[in-house]
Amino acid sequence: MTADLFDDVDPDQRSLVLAPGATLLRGFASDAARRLLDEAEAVAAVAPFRRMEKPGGLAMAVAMTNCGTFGWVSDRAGYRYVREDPCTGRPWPPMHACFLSLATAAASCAGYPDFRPDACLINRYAPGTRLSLHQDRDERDFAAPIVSVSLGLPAVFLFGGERRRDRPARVPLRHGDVVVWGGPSRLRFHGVEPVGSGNHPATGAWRVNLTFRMAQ
Ligand code: MD6
Ligand code: FE
Repeated sequence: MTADLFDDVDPDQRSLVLAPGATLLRGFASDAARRLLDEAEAVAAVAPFRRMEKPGGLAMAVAMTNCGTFGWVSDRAGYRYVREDPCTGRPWPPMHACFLSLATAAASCAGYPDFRPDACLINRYAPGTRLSLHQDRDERDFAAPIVSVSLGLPAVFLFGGERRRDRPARVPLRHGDVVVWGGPSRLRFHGVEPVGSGNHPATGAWRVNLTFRMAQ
């Protein structure tokens, strides 16, 4: 971790261990945020945001797209990673160097120096949108962590246990915060409370979340 990154923040607050293997890096992506959002927009120009169908048939509330070799998709057949965007039949846009370097630096800071993501899921939340409690278990190897970057409107991240019924902790996430999530925490249930309305200078009326994974 670079010493000057959090100079204007209480040093005790810059990195917070949420649970063994799970670390919140406050403001880690603040400097890169503008570039990340511009690049997310460029990705969405090729692979548009869409509300995917859940296996049960309902549309997810969160709009999603992907970049990288693999993209996460959901439809009636279930959840999986695929090389082509089902909307266009074309490969997902490549993962830009600014995405890759932010994700590998954050993972390294949190104790995962070998993280090399091959997938980035981009989530877009309108006010009122939530993500229900789930586990991330479609990746091949759970030894690799997930790196999650929050941009734009704030949200409350729900950080649960290994069983769905475990009562989750509520973790406020702001623009530029990064959560790295692996090891013994890798299969914890988690979700996002309904995003409050607001207007963020970087994103307007959206929350944007980038989650980087090693899918294969
Ligand atoms: C979100 N994030 O913050 C959704 N998954 O918009 C996730 O589902 C997530 O933040 C695994 C690890 C970290 C996450
Ligand atoms: Fe998740």
